[in-house]
Amino acid sequence: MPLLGIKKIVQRKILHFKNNTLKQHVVFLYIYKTMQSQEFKVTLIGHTKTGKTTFVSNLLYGDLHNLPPTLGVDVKPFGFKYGDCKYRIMFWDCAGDPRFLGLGQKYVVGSDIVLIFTDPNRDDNDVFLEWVPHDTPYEYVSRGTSTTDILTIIKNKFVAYV
Ligand SMILES: Nc1nc2c(ncn2[C@@H]2O[C@H](COP(=O)(O)OP(=O)(O)OP(=O)(O)O)[C@@H](O)[C@H]2O)c(=O)[nH]1
Ligand SMILES: [Mg+2]
Repeated sequence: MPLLGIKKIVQRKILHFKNNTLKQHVVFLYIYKTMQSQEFKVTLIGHTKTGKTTFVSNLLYGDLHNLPPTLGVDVKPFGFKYGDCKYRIMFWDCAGDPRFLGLGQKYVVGSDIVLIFTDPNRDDNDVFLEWVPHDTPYEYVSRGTSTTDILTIIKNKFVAYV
């Protein structure tokens, strides 16, 4: 991950400056500390009313129902600890309604994980797989899957990264 790369550079710089002033130490330690949270982009795509916004809202604000359709994309941060590491997920919650797609497929670029929400009553959920850039890990999530289960899916994918 790019962030891990930067972290290594900063670690090396701390060693490099070990004979230098206290001020330099403090500056580099501050930068290093602020980098302790690894940030990931997780993008939610799928047909309208498959529960993408409901999932993010449940996670961030508790139980919410009857949410309006997403217009374009909503980007929401979610921080959590897992093991000894701190993570920050930027959820990119994309519109599924064809009237409100906005830039649509372009929102998915640069994702660390893509979640494709599916409607069991439709047989065209796979069209959204075409949105997923090559080499981006993705996971299908059925409408009705609990927030906890979806978070577990995401965390399991992170374990593969760290
Ligand atoms: N039966 C059922 N209804 C759900 C589920 N998830 C969400 N809903 C309902 O479906 C409606 C739309 O849910 P949203 O979470 O806004 O769906 P969305 O995928 O974000 O839809 P778009 O923003 O239009 O793409 C809301 O009224 C929810 O209460 C689910 O798992 N099962
Ligand atoms: Mg939505």
